[in-house]
Amino acid sequence: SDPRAFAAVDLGASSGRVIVGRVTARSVGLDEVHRFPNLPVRVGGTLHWDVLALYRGVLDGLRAAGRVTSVGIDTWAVDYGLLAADGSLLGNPVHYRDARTEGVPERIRRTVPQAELYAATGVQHAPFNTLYQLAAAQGTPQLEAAARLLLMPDLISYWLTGVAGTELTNASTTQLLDPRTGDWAYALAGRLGIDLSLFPPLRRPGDPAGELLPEILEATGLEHPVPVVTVGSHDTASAVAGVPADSERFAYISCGTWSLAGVELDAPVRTEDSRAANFTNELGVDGTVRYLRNIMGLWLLQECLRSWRAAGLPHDLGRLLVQAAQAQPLRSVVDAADPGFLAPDSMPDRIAESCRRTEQPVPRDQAETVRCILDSLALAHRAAIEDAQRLSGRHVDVVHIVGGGARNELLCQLTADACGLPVVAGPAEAAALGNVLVQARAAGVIEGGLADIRALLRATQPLRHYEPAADRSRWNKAVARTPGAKDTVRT
Ligand code: LFR
Repeated sequence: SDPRAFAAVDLGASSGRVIVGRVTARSVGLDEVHRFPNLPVRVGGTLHWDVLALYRGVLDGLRAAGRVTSVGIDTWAVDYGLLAADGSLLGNPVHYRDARTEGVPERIRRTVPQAELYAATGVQHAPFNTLYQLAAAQGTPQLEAAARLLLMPDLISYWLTGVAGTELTNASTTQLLDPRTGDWAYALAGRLGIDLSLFPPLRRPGDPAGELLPEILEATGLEHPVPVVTVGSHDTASAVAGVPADSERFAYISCGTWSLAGVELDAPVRTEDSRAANFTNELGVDGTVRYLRNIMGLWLLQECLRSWRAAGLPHDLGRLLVQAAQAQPLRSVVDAADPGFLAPDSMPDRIAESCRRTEQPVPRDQAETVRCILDSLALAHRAAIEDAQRLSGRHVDVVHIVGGGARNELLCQLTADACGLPVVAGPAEAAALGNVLVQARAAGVIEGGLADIRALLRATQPLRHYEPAADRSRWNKAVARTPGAKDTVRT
C-alpha cells in the first residue's frame, strides 16, 4: 500500500526541524523538509528561548511538509511558557541554562529534604528542573498573573490547535510527578506552594491533541482536517522509542547536545544509592521508565566550536575530529557530568581549568581539547551504563547510540572501548522516528508495542557496528582521574 506521511516537529537546543516520515507496515523513510537555527537570546540578564522564531520555523516547516496524516511535536524537557487567562503568552520562556535557579535547590531542600524529593518523584537533582524554575519564579508578576503553564511542546501544540494539555513523558521531567502513579505529586507540590492547577490535564503518547486551527491551515496551505497527535513530547522519550534494540538487554545513549545514558525499565528505581548516583526515572512511551543520567554531551564540543569561531580560530568539526583521532588518548579527562559545564561561554577555558584543578596536563591545542572532550564523554558514558546496570539490576549486552552523536565515529568507537561493549550507532534521527512511528501507530498504519516499532527500525534504518578494543586497562585507570564522575550528587 502507499505510504502515509506524518510530520514530526523536533525542536532541539541548537536547531529545530520539521521532518516528514513516510510509513507503511514494512517501511519508514524520513525527509527533512525544514531546518532552522534555535538561537537563545539574553535580555535583561536572563537567557530566553526565542519562542516566536521557533514557532515561525514550525509553520514554515508545516508549509514545506505538504499533505500529512497528522503532526507530532517533541522538544527538550523542563521549560515552559506561562499564559494569561485570555491565552496570551506572559513573557518569553526562560532557557534551562539560565542562572535564575542558582541557590534555589538549597532553599527547597530546607523544606523538603533531597531524599524525600527523590522518593516522591524519582527525578535527578538538576538545577533546571521545572520545580526549581517555578520556585525561582515565585512572587514574580508573570507567575502571579498566570492562569496556565504549558511545557514547550504543549505550548507549540496549543498555538497550533487551541487545545491545552500536558504530555506525560515530559511532565515526568518536571520533578512534580510521581512516576509510579503517572499522576502529579500533590503532597510535594502543596508543601512547596506550587500550584499544580496551572498544568492542563495530562495526556499520553498516542492520545489526540486537537486539530490544526483554520488560521494555521490557511498559513500553511494544508487541507483540513489535520490532527495533532500526542507523541513522546520529551525528545529523549521519542529518541528512546526510536532505539533499534532487539531485546531488553540494551543500554542507550541519546547523544546530542546532551548525552542521556541509561536503561529502559518497567518500574522506577528510587533507592538511596540511585539518588546518590544522580539517576533519574523519566517516563517513556508505552509506560516504560527511562532510567538514565544526564551527561553534558556534545554541548562541550558545540560550545568550544562557538568560542573558536568567535576568536577567529579554525572551527571545522570534520577536520578537528580527524586531528583528535590522532591525538594522544586519555591525556587528560574531565567529569562530563559536572553541572559546572551547564552554562554557556568560554568552554575551552573551563575545560583547561578543570584539567588544572585535577592536576592533569592542560590540552595544548584544539585537537587535544576535542580529544579530551570525547575521551571524557566516553568515560562518562561508561560510568552511567555501569551504574545503571548495578542500580537497576538490568544487565546489557549492547550499547545503542542514537541522535546526532551516532554520526561521530570517533566518539562511538571510544564509547565501545570504554564500555567494553559493542556499540550499535544510529539512527541519528531517532527522536523524529520515535515521533513519527507513535503517530503511525495511532493512525493504524503500524501495530504493536515498542518491540514492533524497534523491529521496523532494525529492518529499515542503516546502523553502524563498533566492536570494543580487547584491552580496557587504559580506560580502567582513567576512571580514577574523574572522581566526580561516579556515585556523587553534585549540586
Ligand atoms: C535533551 C533534553 C534532556 C533534558 C534536557 C533539558 O534534549 O531533553 O533529556 O534533560 O534536554 O531539557
